[in-house]
Amino acid sequence: MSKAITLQEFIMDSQAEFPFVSGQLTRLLTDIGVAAKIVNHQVNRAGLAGILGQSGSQNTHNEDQQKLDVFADNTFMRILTAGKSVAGIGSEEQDGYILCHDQGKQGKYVVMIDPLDGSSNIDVNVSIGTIFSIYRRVTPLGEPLSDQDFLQKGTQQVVAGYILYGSSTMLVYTTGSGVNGFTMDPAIGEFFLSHPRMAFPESGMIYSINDALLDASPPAVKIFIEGCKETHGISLKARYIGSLVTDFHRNLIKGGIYLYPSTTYNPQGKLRLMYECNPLAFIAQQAGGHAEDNYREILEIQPESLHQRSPFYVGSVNMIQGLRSCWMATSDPG
Ligand code: P6P
Repeated sequence: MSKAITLQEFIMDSQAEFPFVSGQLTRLLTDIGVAAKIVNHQVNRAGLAGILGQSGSQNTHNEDQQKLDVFADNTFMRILTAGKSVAGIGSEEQDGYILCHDQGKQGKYVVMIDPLDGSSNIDVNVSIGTIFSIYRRVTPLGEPLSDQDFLQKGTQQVVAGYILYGSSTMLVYTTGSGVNGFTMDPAIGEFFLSHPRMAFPESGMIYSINDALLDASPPAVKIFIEGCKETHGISLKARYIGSLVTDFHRNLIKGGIYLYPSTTYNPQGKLRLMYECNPLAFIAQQAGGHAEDNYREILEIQPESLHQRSPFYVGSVNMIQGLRSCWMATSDPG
């Protein structure tokens, strides 16, 4: 019987594939695993530890910060800045960039993170997640970081991943050589490789959208969803949890499409490009899926600001192509 591979062993083995790396990425991935364990422990005891509910503060988007949001942000900030790999961090919970190692002059990487996505589900015990993205810095070591270090296209990502705090806790990530999933054994607090080489099933059978948005969505999205509904649940099923990581993870395993469209009142949609759309788009690409906005690949978008939003359609290629044909039919440039 083969030995179960731990996350740490997998990370170390993966480094062996890149003999010239300095080990900073290995250390960074290890730090993310440690922070995930700390946040997971707190998420699992939130109801008992009296840290459910709102912290009384708001984040940069004037959204009420749940206590666990703040805890997760503080934890990832503390762990990542303690390492020597990270020069700066962009977080959903922080107005601006956080400069790390030597005011950002040291450290090869910058990290984008949504510390706890779907946090409005915390009080009702629905799965939530952390989403992260890692880029190499653009400015030379020794120089201060600049916007160009943070506002890189999704195609420049070195690593993308998420942690799903659900019925079991999983860490799923890619370094550009496929997608691998690790499940935590709570008895020993260790992640073990449980889902090697994850890939979207050829044909998706699930569509995930907040139906209340449809009337305000582009015609192409309305036509696509109406088409899905016409199968009357026989071939296609509607599943929407309202927690992006959870909806994405289910669709990755079972096959499907997640849609958060532009609307007449939110022309850029709701989701953030840098720490929600880009990381999941990279994972989707590596898992044989696809991710677009109203008219281009998510990974090709040139970011202009840290917290910019984007319409987001991600999942199985056959369903993305179905949506694409609806854009073409409505000659709606999006
Ligand atoms: P709505 C959570 O706030 C989130 O950012 C995603 O996790 C989720 O998919 C989406 O928003 C839900 O938004 O408008 O359907 O409640």
